Amino acid sequence: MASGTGLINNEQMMSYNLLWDYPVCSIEIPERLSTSYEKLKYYGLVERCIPLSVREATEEEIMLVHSLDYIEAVKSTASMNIEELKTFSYNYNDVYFHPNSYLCAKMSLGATLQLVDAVMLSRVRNGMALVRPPGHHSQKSEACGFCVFNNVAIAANYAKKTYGTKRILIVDWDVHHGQGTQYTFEEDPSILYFSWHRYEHQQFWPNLKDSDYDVVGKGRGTGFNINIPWNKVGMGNADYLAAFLYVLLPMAYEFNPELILVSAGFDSAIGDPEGEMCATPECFAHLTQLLMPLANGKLCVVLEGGYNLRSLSESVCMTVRALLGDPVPPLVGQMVPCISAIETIQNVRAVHQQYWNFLKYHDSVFSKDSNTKKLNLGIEEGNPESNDASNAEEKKLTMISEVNQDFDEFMDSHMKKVLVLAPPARTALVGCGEKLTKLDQCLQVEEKKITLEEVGILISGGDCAHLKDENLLLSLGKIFPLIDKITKREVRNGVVVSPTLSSGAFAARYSTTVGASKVLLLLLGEADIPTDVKDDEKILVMQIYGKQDVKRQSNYYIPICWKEHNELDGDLLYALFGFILPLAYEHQPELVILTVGSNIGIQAVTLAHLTHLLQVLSEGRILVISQASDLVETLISSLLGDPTSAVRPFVLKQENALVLVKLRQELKQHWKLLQNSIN
Ligand code: Q9C
Ligand code: ZN
Repeated sequence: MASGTGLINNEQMMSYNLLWDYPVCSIEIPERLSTSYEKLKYYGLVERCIPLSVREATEEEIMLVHSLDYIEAVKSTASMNIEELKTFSYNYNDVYFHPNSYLCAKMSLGATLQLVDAVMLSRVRNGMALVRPPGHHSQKSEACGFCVFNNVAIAANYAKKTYGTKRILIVDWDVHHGQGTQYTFEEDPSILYFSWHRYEHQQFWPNLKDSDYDVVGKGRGTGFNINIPWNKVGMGNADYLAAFLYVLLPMAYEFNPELILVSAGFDSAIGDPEGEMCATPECFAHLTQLLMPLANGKLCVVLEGGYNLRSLSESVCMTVRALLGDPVPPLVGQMVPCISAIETIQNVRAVHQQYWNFLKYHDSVFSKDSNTKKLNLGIEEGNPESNDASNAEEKKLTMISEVNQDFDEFMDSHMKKVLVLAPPARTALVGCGEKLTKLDQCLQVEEKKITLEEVGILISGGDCAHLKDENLLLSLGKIFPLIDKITKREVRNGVVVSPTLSSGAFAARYSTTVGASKVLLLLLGEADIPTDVKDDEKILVMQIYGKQDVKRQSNYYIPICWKEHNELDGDLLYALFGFILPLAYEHQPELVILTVGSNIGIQAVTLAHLTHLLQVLSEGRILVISQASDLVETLISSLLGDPTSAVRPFVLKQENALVLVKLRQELKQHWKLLQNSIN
């Protein structure tokens, strides 16, 4: 099993810079690399990574995307004087050349390919390459937007050719549209290209119609190009997350990539002069962690843009932390996407609905003015139902101006707030037997004897009939000590086998009494839940099971009653992205409790994905209570952070999808992150 995170950094790629006065290019400076690397050192992250060496890419490799004529032209810049470099640069759009540009571009590509090799040959599980020049704007015969050779696009073709990789996902979270990558793969169904970008109805660079949401690929590649054009500045954590949960992740799971390449530009982060967006550094840890269960963990993150050195370097560190498996800081603040973001997401979903099963079950309405493509009407018209979303937009704009007044001060205090320490131990077990393969990697916690009286005080006025159950008391004797350790931050997560699923509700109640201010309880299967737990707004309960419709009593107790009960793997992950995670992100739990019944029609591997993904919510704090002991091996492996294999078969059943459509309608007034259309 591949483990470890590769890191590529090389001083040589700092050996070019802008030699004349050329304002549009003045932000692409060597310090982008040195500052990022210094910050990684400062946080002790460099020594935890596996250093990978750089090489120069060969001409043959460059030709996987570029023309020979273009390569020859770039090569010729190595011996040019400033005047010649200037003239040459002005042949292209917003790019500069230096006598070392050709060498650095070959290194930048070589570094990317080294990372792909290390991941594909399982020398590391995942990794990050700090490179410049960036790549995603460059095209077959054209440099563009600081980019010379298209590192990520070439890497994708290289993986196909060298390793026979059949499906590759490219996630381009840079704030600019990687049109070079889009053009390279527009007819290629083996590459799923996802890019979000500042667009402002084509007013923002590179001002292309090709960047809009309705450009979906051509020929056999139709449906494999996903553009998320942001039509406002100030997009933040909730907007990015909504794009992942409602668009990218369902498609990516359906696509089932064998490798993921990230065009990781951090000009989409707060404080960047190009992007003018609002996402804070820890958002990139979330994006990274959400991608990690795919492709067996094979994730190569390659630097593109990022021009606010502070924001860039903190974001790079957050990304590397997530790659290393560290707990990701919670996303704080109001998690409400703005109207403009919702409108974009709605249009992307509508235009892709015909290509992806996982987008099939929603109203396929384009936002009202999509035909005229003047999509900025939503706010000005003051849609009365979208007050929170329009407020969210205004708040962001205020935030930008405040933040820019003293950016470093803002960042200092923000990073102090969000930086979290990983508990010394990762996964704890209480009485799970002696025969487990990973026993030695886990912390053993002593169970204790709990009496009826002790539990009785926890549950005020609720019905305690099932407390007579001996099994329950035994289970709680394992669960309570584990919750103590998790809340004291001695261990990050844990597994308990409990014959009765009712223990989940008691576990949730106990956590709030020992100090967790908010808890998410996700129940897979039948279980009694005392009324006082159902009514408690600190505890968000979602229960997935098959019995007859149960009346939902509150916004904090949400039964999801499937209509069909077999092979629920696809349905569960669909529910997770479209429903469970949005609610949970908004709830901001400090602890997640997952109880898993036996014979619930869900494969162990799907549960591994579930436990991985739920950890984005609560700094990795998750307690898994399993009714069946044969799931324990898989659960432990997932909690320890091992890579997960793909969920297959992966289908979504219409009847079950419609259950969620209905719930969304009922609950989106209360849970704002559920809103993914403006109608
Ligand atoms: N306002 C990358 O982020 N346009 N390239 C600059 C100045 C060029 C960005 C205009 C932006 C290129 C990799
Ligand atoms: Zn960029």
